[in-house]
Amino acid sequence: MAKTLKQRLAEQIPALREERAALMRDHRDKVISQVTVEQAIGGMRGVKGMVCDTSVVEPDTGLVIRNIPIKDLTEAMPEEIFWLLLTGEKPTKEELAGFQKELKKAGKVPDYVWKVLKAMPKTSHPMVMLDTAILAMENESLFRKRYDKGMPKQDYWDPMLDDAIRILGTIHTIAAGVYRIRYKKGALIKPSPKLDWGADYCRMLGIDNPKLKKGEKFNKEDVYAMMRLYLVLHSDHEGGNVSANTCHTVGSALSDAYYAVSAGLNGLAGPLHGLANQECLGWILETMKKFNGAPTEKQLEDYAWETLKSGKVVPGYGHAVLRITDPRFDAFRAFGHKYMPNDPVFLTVDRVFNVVPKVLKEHGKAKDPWPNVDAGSGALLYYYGLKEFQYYTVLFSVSRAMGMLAQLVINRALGTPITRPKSVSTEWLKKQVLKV
Ligand code: CMX
Repeated sequence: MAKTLKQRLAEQIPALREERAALMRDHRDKVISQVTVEQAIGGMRGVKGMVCDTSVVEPDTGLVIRNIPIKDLTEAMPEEIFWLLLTGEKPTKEELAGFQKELKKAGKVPDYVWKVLKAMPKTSHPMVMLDTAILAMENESLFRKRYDKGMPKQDYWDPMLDDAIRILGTIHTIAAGVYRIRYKKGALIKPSPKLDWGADYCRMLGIDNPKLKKGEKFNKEDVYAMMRLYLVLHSDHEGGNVSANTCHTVGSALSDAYYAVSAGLNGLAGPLHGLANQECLGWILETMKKFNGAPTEKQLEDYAWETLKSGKVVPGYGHAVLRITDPRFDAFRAFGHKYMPNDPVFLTVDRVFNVVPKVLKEHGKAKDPWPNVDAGSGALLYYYGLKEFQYYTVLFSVSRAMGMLAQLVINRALGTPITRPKSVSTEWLKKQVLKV
């Protein structure tokens, strides 16, 4: 019989708790990682100091969600991915339909959120608007209401899941509203009772109904497919990246999901993290402007060197963990080759891929010279008429909310304690290295 997500999780949680309790009982003192001075100073790269079961990212494989490589999930619906992240299983057809209904039921955005958004400065960054809206919606938190009444610890995950579903049910509508308010696209478009999460997001953005020029063709299903792919590919990237780790830390203080997700998204808004997709398309368009159209590989090589010599990073390239071409970039590239092979922006992205890894290797600094997820996604959005690239990290956020929320629910189910690593002073470090 088809189960709800909450029923399925409720069945799984006792065994997960027992597994964690057994690890703590039988192996609590075993050493799993060491920390060097370089790691302590250098952003804790590679330090194994937290547990995350939703997905794993290894340098030579890239994102694997619950043992399934991301390349094998490119046809999945984003809603299926959330279920998979949480439970480790794909929902049945009936379960998926039931969950989609649940999301729709949770989909009313409170009027006060629209008022807040409309009152914000006309020049606000779309990420500031999204993060503010999520935080403003904290008033809806069932976790906080039940916590304030005195909820036992073993129940925390239950209203955390309700909050997660409420956030996922509304975030695409809010994000579409941010786009329409910020870029004066006209009246807000209400959610449809019929469309799935990704397709409805496109519709509410207003990008599934473009004004076509004579001779241009447009297929709604293609833009829906692009959006579903986008939402699947960005959904999670294990626990240590800035957004997931921030969300985890804030949630560990028992701040509810609205506080935690908004905080995580503030981290995603950094140019070294999710904002790289905005920067990346900006970089591509700069080259096209400079060279009057899709540049040659030689021109791109010169431009990449010019960027590096001016002390900037080439956005969309490099990664803190990966040491291969990001399989998420491969998936976007395959989509581009299928749907827009002759588009000049996509062609430039493709040419950059032929050139930049070689340049970065020669430059000799970046440990990973290969493209990450942000290198190609913008070209697809641009092609389908979403040209305001300051908005791109909002799309990343709608997707990444799934991973952050799944991690929050699991952590509350397992009673993960408040995060509190130990910092040391430079003085301590200097004394310590003399001893070793
Ligand atoms: N262009 C130029 N220099 C780069 C580079 C790039 N794309 N990637 C890394 N480097 C440089 C670093 O800035 C660093 O220089 P310094 O020693 O002067 O500080 C050096 O190479 C070593 O860095 P690293 O160990 O290879 O990379 P980090 O783990 O420190 O940083 C990342 C990873 C992603 C921040 C970095 O590769 C970068 O800035 N890339 C461009 C921005 C980007 O695409 N970010 C998106 C990542 C994916 C995401 O989170 O969405």
